[in-house]
Amino acid sequence: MQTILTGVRANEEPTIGNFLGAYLPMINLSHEHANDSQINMFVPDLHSFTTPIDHSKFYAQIIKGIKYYMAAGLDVDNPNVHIYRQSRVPAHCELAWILDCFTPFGEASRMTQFKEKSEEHKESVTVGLFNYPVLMAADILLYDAKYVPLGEDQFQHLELARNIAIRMNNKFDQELFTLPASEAEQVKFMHLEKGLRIRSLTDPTKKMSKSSTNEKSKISLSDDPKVAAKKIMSATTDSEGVIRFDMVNQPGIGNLMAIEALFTHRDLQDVISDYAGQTRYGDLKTKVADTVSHFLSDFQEKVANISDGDVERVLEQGEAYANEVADKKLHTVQKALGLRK
Ligand code: AQP
Repeated sequence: MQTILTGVRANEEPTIGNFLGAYLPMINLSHEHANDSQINMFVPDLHSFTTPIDHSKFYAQIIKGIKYYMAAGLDVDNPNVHIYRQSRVPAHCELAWILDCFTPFGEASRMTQFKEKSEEHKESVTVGLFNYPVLMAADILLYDAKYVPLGEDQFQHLELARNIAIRMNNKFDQELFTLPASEAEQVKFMHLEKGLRIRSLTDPTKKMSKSSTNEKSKISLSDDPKVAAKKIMSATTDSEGVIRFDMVNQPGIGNLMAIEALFTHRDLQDVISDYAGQTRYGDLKTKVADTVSHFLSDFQEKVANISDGDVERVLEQGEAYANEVADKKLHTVQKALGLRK
């Protein structure tokens, strides 16, 4: 059975960017493939402190992250659906160290996210921040995951995981790891034309990020729906005076159209057609504000109905499964390396 796998860091409240770029494709794929694939949606909790976090809130954030996966529509009663915490599966760290030793420093140094994040967190650039794409490769390769639903910003890291898999398979002359699908295949598998990138509401040339300190730039999944609506109404647009989908000259407008299409499960072209020739940006903003605030009310109600006991039950199954699969793979790798007979 093939494996489809994804995760969202539990460092801050996830945003609608995380939801549309990673949760939604994963949930859709789980509905489509839970009978012919293993569906692994894990919490990459060890990735969470590659940038500074508030550790006093961290545990609660991890549990909330799992409730979010469940509220988003993952069918946890299906035996092929697994939710687990990375930190409870020690093989992730053990394999990451091994992969580190087969990853050229120059290749790891090319990761653009490291360059951007080390600029942002100048005072605290850690080895962990540099190294996290290798841990991410271990997260993927341990489970032989072929498909990894991700937003556009993470495809470079996926490519690194592919390179590591190719290098190690060649070196040890066996298929140690399943090669994750290429970006083009991943996007096709998600029924998309390209990877998704929801933009910041205050600077639509940039990605919406959950760690942004500008609250107005992002909509978090726990935002009060009325506050979220206000953020949409004050989103940065442009002075062109006509509603067009033009991500170069009107990225703010294009971003709002994309958000509307994704939340309402409509074709982007249909949303573009709805506004053809229209000039009142307020009409588009009002529609998107309404869509997003309805989504948040409904989603937050679902989250409130999931108990900590529900989470514990799901984790018990998921972590038993993950440890079994991951340990088996780690043993195979250890054997190939000569660490074990
Ligand atoms: N704006 C976005 N649009 C589409 N997809 C996005 N993702 C993140 N932002 C957007 C996707 O969400 C998944 C989880 O991301 P992550 O938390 O593991 O790391 P990230 O890519 O660094 O996400 P953020 O929100 O920008 O987090 P911070 O600010 O904490 O670094 C990934 O699939 C990502 O592509």
